Amino acid sequence: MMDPDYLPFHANPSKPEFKAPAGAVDAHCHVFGPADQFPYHPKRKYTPCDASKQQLFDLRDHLGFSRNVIVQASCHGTDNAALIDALETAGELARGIAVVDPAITVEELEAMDKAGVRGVRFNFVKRLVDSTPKEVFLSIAEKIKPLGWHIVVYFEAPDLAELIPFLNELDTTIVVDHMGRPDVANGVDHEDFQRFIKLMEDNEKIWVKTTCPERLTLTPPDYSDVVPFMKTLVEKFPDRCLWGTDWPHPNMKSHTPDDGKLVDVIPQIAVTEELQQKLLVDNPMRLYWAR
Ligand code: 0GY
Repeated sequence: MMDPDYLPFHANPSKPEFKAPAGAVDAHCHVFGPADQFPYHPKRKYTPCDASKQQLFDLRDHLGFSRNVIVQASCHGTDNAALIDALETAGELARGIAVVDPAITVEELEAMDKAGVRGVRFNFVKRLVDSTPKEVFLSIAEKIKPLGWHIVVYFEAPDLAELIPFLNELDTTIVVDHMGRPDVANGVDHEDFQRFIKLMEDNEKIWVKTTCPERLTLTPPDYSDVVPFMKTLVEKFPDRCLWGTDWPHPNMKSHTPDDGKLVDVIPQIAVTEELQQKLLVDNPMRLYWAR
């Protein structure tokens, strides 16, 4: 049963005014259940509304996108069955990011690779997961290296300073979810966001998802306070940014985002066709579809 305070995704998102370039990738989204087929994990911190692969693919088409990168969310723990099922249905139109246990075998990883998985996610957000020792993450990083996978990390801005040595120890590409979750009340010049920018300047292996204005805004459903953060990253690091809807928007409390309106933020953060092409097509294709 869905949590009583859980907000289901928008039933009827608008058609965006922005027309995405041909081949655009939604590089951060999830599938949830359906629970009768793919049960949620017993240790999950929330129980969402089911959000099926077909609903995701319908949204992709409605928004004028071509492909998805589906990210394993914490409510499914390390059971990637719903993700793999969605990837197998989508074929070349989707890639995946899994969450794995350190005991996973090479054979299991290779099977995931065949299904379209191209990386693992390390989640440091305390409300979502129990903490995992760094050595465990490092052993997973070693295991995935031969496959050429990358690592997606999810943390909040106050935790970055402590994480930097760990991130610099990883020798694969690293993708940071949701811009490292800055507190937008602080503004772009605050030391927390500047610390993140400096990390990207210092470490060229780090990429970023310019995502989640709906989570970060203080003025929902107006996302203009988040635009300067997204635009700064797109302009400073045009070849290392990704964009995604974050559908079906787990754990939203303030409002139910309209996915069409989220797409309409894109031309405000990537203000030229060249930047839009990199953000939506060239960068995700290079990272997820290059082989
Ligand atoms: C997101 C954001 C959230 C949830 C998860 O793994 C998850 O459950 O990432 C969140 O609650 O901020 O990327 O979907």
